[in-house]
Amino acid sequence: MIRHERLRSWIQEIEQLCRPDQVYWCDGTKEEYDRLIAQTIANGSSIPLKKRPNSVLFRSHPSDVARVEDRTYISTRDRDDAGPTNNWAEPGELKAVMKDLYRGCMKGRTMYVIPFSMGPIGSPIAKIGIEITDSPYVVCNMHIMTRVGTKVMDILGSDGEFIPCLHSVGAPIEPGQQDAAWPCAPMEKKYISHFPEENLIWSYGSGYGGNALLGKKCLALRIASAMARREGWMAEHMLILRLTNPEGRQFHIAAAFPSACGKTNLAMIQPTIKGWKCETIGDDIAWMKIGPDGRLYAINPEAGFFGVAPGTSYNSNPMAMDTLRENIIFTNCALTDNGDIWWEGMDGEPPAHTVDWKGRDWNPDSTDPAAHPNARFTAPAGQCPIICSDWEKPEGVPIDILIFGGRRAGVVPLVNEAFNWDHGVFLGATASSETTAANIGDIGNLRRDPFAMKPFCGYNMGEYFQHWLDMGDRLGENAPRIFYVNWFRKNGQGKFLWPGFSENSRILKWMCERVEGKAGARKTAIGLQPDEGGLDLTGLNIPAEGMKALLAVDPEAWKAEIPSLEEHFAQFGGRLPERVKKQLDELKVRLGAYASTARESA
Ligand code: O2Y
Ligand code: MN
Repeated sequence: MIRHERLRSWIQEIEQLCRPDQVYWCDGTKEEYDRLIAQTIANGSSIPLKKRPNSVLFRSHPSDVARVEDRTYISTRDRDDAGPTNNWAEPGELKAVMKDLYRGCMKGRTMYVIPFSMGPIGSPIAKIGIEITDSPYVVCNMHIMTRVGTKVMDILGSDGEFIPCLHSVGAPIEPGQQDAAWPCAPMEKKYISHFPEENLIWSYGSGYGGNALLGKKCLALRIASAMARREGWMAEHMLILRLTNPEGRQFHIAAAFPSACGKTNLAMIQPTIKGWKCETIGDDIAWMKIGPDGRLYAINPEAGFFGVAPGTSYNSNPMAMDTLRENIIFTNCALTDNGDIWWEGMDGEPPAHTVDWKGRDWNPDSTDPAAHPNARFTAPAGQCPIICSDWEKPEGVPIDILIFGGRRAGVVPLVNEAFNWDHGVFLGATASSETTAANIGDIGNLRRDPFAMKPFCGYNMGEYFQHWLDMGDRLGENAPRIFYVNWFRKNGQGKFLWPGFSENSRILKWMCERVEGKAGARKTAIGLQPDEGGLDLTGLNIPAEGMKALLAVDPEAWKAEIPSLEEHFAQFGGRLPERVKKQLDELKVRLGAYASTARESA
């Protein structure tokens, strides 16, 4: 018997609308997970992996392989409240269209009710969601990615707050009809809709990742960012890690990068510098609140990693590879002849034969990749060999350093530090990346992705910038230091100048030394940079010209960025904070001054 009246009546309403054959309440137990996985194996929608205990491979429908930004909506009464970076639809109209789709959409299926907590159950920063779904794949993934179960119902009690998350694959089964291995609706019927004014999520037609595991991008970022603004905290697209120096001092770092910038690799970095240690707290999302001591505390609201498989290897991310030994859901990877998974970029030679993500024979001469470029692993975070002992601490960890970054072949140096919080907000607001095969859009295009939140901000981004400024005002002297990095700068021959991966620890070390007041910095037009010799390059063979090129700030190249920055800011109109505009004006002045100083000293 459900004690929570509002929850009970919502479940009834959805049952009447979607008409499932039965309703099942998830208890979050291992027995439940095992039973559902066994069902998916029995009905042919997943394949058990001989080489990895308790692990399976799912293959999605070829049209349902990633988040669909074009079909993702922020639905507010006033269009301007969604802002220029979001698709908008009027709530009444969107709900009418979606209600028509939901009507009878679960016929022939079980409707699962998943009570879940984002954040450690009972943490003062955590939030409760209830996802209704007709996909056992979603239930199993939610088991790994969130904290599911009866304990959540206990916390909810008879009148606790919850975020209703409605999901259907949008594929009713008619009597006598055989179910698809991966049911979903055609693209034009997919909707990933958010109603931030009423903390509500409606998703229809896709069974994949961020479209369907509604705790992740939909709740923990889009809805949570709007809640965070109202309630005075932050929901960010950031990894969280702890770095410990040889003297035992701990530094907590939160870092935001768009996709294809090695975020999961950084979250699990193995430092190459002697005596430094990294522990992982989260690889994708940070919820941050000001604590009683005035510092900014972060929790990872998730319980698992939904990582990109291709490119993950013992070379790029040994800790991820060790996380993946057992209890994993793989999606759209290739299947080897000995019952293991494989993807492009894994260590060693490609296998002579695999079955590709579409179920076709594959060999190294095949033209298509064996694994889909957005193939994923779903892994319990607790299995990561370097998971931090405090990763589930209800109050979170105090953040010392915030990092923004992007992938740029030119212009943007390896690292620079913001002059102050407002300048840091400017660095976040103007973050840019060149698109790769893993993103939407043409390869090599420049995409401004403010705070790596462009696809995930649940309200007008101009106001999001203002929220960052407000948080800085409240944090004052306790505010974390802000840095910007670009691991991907190339030389004239198109070769990466910086080795990246584990060697990025050298840059993190400089940041920690800046926090400690041990490392100096020189002022450039765009921020503060390591002094000559400021970066620990011991044992690294990078020629002096290479380091010079990595850190170079070319005023002419930066001046050439100004029109794109102005165009980027113009889209926010009156909602762009004056203090952010001022930062651009000051950059222009500094670029002029920088150029004349350079001429004088030449
Ligand atoms: O394609 C998807 O649905 C997954 S998107 C995703 C998953 C894990 C972490 N980050 C992301 C992202 O798009 O930022
Ligand atoms: Mn992400």
